[in-house]
Amino acid sequence: MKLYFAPGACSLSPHIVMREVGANFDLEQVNNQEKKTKSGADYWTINGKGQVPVLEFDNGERLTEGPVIVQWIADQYPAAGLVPPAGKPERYRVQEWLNFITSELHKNFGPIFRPNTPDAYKQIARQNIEGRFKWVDQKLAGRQYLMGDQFTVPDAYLFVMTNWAQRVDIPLDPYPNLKAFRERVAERPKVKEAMKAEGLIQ
Ligand SMILES: N[C@@H](CCC(=O)N[C@@H](CS)C(=O)NCC(=O)O)C(=O)O
Repeated sequence: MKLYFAPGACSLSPHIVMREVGANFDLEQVNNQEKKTKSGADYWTINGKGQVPVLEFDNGERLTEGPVIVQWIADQYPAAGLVPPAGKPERYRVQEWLNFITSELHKNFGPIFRPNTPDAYKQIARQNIEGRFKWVDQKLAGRQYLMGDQFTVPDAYLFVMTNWAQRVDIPLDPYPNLKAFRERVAERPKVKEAMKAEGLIQ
């Protein structure tokens, strides 16, 4: 398997999950501005959506969409406990979180990162994120992770969102549970490994 990623992008979420389950995989870095892979391929030919992450299987098939990729990986390694089995009520709680993070958090960061977004809209996106963070913070009260004591796939995704918050100067101090969550996840050995491999920490 090969994971196409860009350093610090949303592809860090499946990257963390790959390491947490102990999967064997290769990494291929993508230059998202030039749409080129590190080995020189035209990234549009890898993913017509022009986005990371992409998970490429040994038979050449490719899976896109981070929230789906993480579930696929975790389902291959059920003993790692990163997703509850399909059919269990908890599985749909995990999906509820993934869907929330992708639509309510992830997609509000894009306009803030983009240099050509009008400032007034950046402000609205920032307020959206702050409101969502407040809600997540309440949900994390008394919990180590989104699903309780067990680290599951949406935790990796939420961790990436908290990294982005730092990049765009959204402080986590008003959200003490979320801030503690970020610190807890950052200490996980596999998370550190993934961050190092992407050049995000030393
Ligand atoms: N719906 C996709 C969105 C992926 C996405 O937004 N990827 C960003 C990086 S975090 C990207 O590659 N952006 C480059 C672009 O859109 O040109 C998913 O959830 O996987």
